[in-house]
Amino acid sequence: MLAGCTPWPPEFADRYRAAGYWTGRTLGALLRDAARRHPDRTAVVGAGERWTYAELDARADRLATGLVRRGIGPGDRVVVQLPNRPEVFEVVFALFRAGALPVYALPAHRRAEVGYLCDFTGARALVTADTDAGFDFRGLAAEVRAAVPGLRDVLVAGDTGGRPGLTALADVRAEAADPAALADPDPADVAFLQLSGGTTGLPKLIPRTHDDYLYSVRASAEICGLTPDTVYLGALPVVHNFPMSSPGFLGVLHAGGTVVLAPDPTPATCLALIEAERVTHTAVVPPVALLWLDAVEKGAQAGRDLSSLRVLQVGGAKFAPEAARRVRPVLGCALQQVFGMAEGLVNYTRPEDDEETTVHTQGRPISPDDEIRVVGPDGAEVADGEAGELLTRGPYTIRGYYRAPEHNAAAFTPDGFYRTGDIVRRTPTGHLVVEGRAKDQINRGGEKVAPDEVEDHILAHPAVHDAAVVAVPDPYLGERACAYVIPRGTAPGRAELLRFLRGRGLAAYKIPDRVEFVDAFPATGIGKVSRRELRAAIAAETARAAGAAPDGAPPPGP
Ligand code: OOB
Repeated sequence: MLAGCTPWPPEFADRYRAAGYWTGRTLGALLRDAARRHPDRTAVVGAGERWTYAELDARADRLATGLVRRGIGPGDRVVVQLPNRPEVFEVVFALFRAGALPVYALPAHRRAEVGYLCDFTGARALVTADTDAGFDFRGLAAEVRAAVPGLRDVLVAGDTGGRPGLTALADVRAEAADPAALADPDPADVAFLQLSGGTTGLPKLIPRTHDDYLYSVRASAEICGLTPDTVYLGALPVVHNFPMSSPGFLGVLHAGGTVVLAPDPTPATCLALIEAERVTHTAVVPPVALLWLDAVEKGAQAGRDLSSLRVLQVGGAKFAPEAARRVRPVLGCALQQVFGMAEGLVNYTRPEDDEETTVHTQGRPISPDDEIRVVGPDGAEVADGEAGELLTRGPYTIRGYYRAPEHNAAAFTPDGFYRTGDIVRRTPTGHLVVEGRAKDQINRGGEKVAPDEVEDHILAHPAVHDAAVVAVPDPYLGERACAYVIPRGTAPGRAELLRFLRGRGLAAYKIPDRVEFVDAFPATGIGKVSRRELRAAIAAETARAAGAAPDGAPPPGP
């Protein structure tokens, strides 16, 4: 296994194999199998392209051959930052077949995040786009390359714009595939690294194996009823775990269906694509669902034929029951709630669930072997119906983050359960209702922000003495971030502070929505005051003022 990763104990691995969850296939083979079954069906549509399975398969092989010839091969980490274009699939399957490990960056990430990913994983290469939605990814890649000496290659899906040191993917693709050159990775080994939402310090990386990930993909495709007739709209950035595997594009390709890639999740773009491509399934975060519901209700997309749409999946953050109830009457399709995490565990409401269960719960786990514990502050399990922290262990939930032994000691129990930091209640049917959070994280409409990562950037400003970043409730995003800042001498001014943060290369969704300058933080009643305690105190006070339950409050005792 890749160095710095925690394998499952052999008795668990044996059990997962015996139960048929881990089948010894690779992600590269998923596409190979589908292309054999459905060579002429359309695999992917987007950015003016339309590729059949045979075409996507051949492209992946040619690029994999070119990558291997270039010296990118087994075990190499390759950071991938691509917007929703068909090349994403060509690149990730080529990397799997070269035996290299994609490390997924979101299109929203900037120098701080992409640089960190390249540096921390010891990446051999970075694959990026040319420009997209007015943003120059090549410029970002060039900056990262200058800052990370180990990065030997920057490959551009598109035009290099003549920038020195960048290579176009078109120049890497081999004329013809050389199957003998391709790698045959161990299905039990790590296939890729995915970013976690993060709670403390720098973002953690999640190592997923071919075996464990493929199981979650196959089982998800079955639960969601995908078939070769499925047309899935990738409305969110498809490198996120939700649109990648829950069931996401991998589930759709496994089933032989078609993935349509949307360049952005706006109602104007997506509802037009649903109509034009006869989309049957799609997945969004709650704020996007609200935008679509409002657009249709207000007639902003009047005349659009959405009759092909069968399922709207909503996940990534809590979907309020009042909004959940509107999905069927307004969009004319079924709602499926999805409560998942890149670390593994994914819960779905099922097609056979009644309306109340679909509206009020976040679903139940994929696997009969997903072990769920809901525990109180003392670590003991609470009774069904009572709220507590969700701990989980199972055939597709990691046993440790990549190269993070200290963090792992806190994030996992000694017997291997992942502490999700989510406060949930379990219903008698085994469905979970997300009630809140015990972890230090802001969930900004599905985008996760680690407060102390942002605080560290604010503290780097010379006119800042101390900073605490907290969640404030928001009717649209669920939560937004507010930075409380104690200035050192003259306060820097909001605009100047925000400019400073952007200048540090932080993704836009991590830039605080509000900045409040204060003389002191509220006393916590604890002698030694940490930023963490201050955050909790400010968050509780903000929530009280807003009349909401305090975020980060401990779960009710047993
Ligand atoms: C998904 O994955 P991540 O890794 O970005 O975030 C995981 C966290 C969860 O621990 C939970 O705090 C929150 O996001 N979350 C939800 C939720 N779905 C995720 N909170 C309330 N209700 C929900 N439905 O977000 C993710 C991964 C795979 C599938 C779906 C979502």
